[in-house]
Amino acid sequence: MFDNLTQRLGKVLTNLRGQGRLTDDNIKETMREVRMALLEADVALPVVREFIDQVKQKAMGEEVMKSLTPGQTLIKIVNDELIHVMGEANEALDLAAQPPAVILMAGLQGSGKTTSVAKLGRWLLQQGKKKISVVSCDVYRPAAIDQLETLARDVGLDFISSSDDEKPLDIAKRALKETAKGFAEVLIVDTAGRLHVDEEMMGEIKQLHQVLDPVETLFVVDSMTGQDAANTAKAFNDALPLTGVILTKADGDARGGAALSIRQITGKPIKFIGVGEKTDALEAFHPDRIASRILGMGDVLSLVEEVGRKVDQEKATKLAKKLQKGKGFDLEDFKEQMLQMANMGGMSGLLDKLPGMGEIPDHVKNQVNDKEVGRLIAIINSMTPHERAFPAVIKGSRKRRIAAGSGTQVQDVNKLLKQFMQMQKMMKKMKGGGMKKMMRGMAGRFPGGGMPPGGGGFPF
Ligand SMILES: Nc1nc2c(ncn2[C@@H]2O[C@H](COP(=O)(O)OP(=O)(O)OP(=O)(O)O)[C@@H](O)[C@H]2O)c(=O)[nH]1
Ligand SMILES: [Mg+2]
Repeated sequence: MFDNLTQRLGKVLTNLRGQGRLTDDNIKETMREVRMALLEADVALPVVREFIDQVKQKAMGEEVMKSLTPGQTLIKIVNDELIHVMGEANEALDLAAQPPAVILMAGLQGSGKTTSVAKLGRWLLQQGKKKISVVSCDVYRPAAIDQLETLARDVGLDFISSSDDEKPLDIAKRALKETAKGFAEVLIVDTAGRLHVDEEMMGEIKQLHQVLDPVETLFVVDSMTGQDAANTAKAFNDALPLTGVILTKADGDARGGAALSIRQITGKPIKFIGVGEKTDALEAFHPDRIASRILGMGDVLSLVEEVGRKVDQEKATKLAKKLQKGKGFDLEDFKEQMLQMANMGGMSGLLDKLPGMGEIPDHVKNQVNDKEVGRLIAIINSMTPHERAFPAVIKGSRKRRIAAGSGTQVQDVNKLLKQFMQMQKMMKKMKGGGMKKMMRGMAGRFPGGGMPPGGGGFPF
């Protein structure tokens, strides 16, 4: 989802991450590239302009300049602005009404209305609704009614039958009566696809709206149509008071222009996104989560929570103090870090949640597998305390003894010492030490550069 945009923004922002200082010039340059990335993603021009203006204003302000990590602060500003553009928070359906609460679907041909009726019905059942009815007012497209019937039966929704020789308005009136009698909590009404320039068809859906008096009128639109999605939504809204949007086929959309344009252009919230053909492929639209995906930050929030839960804070603080006092990072500390990592579900579990991991080839990931961690720990266990504290003494015959003792080869011992030395170097650079910083350092070394925003201000 939105992969191209993620890649483009990722490249631009990665350059910023390590920067100690931001200048007006490199903020301008960055914003120029962000602007290009948004335009390529087919975000509507007014939205791009406003976005860039806002970010620039905040970035040039004190916020970034006085920050200790200007690059990351700027990324946070971009992230916040993405969230803002998409509407801040999820807007839930408002089904508070005398039952049945009616949901009316509208949209262009093939946008995903009928599929979304079934998805939404299924979603509402999962939310605890008991009785949901659906009806099709699509008397134009052959087999449209059968399509809804099949989907409704699969999902366990009450299907109210209708036929091609009825008038849509009559179907709607009948459905209202039947659901009132049958005590349905929700009635979802599928309609035929139509163009906003088709006056007759727009007249029809206006009448349907009048008769049904829906609590939710949802515009269903294909994500892949980019900023056109926002424009058609606006045109529909001029004829019909929409309460929200379902953005379908986001799974196949590499650009994301629709998701970023709709709210600003129409003022209407995206309430759901469709992420696949199956009836379970519907997600509530959360601007913050989508922003995080767009910035390639993976499931960092869960990762941060996990680190907070599982890292032994006491030990981490002890190590930090030790390093601050100018004492070196030794093999005992190295082992401790390995153990903590194993504690967090092992390397593989950890890596999966790190952002940017998608771009890393498997053979690189496999180098840091859990077996390897176990072996490293075994090797360190075969050393004497003196050797752990002063790794420099580990030479030829000691290496052979350690290898034999841990059931490994001398080259494994060499490899460990090399990794240890790299880690030691990293620790020296960071001075303060600590798990979060270590992870940040590690992630920064991976190609693709994605890494969790780390350090003091987790998550930013
Ligand atoms: N990949 C993907 N496909 C979807 C999604 N939503 C719908 N589709 C597919 O899009 C096609 C059209 O979906 P429909 O639900 O029939 O669209 P419609 O708006 O009811 O179409 P008309 O009734 O002809 O106007 C179908 O092949 C669906 O499987 C989605 O979120 N992701
Ligand atoms: Mg349909």
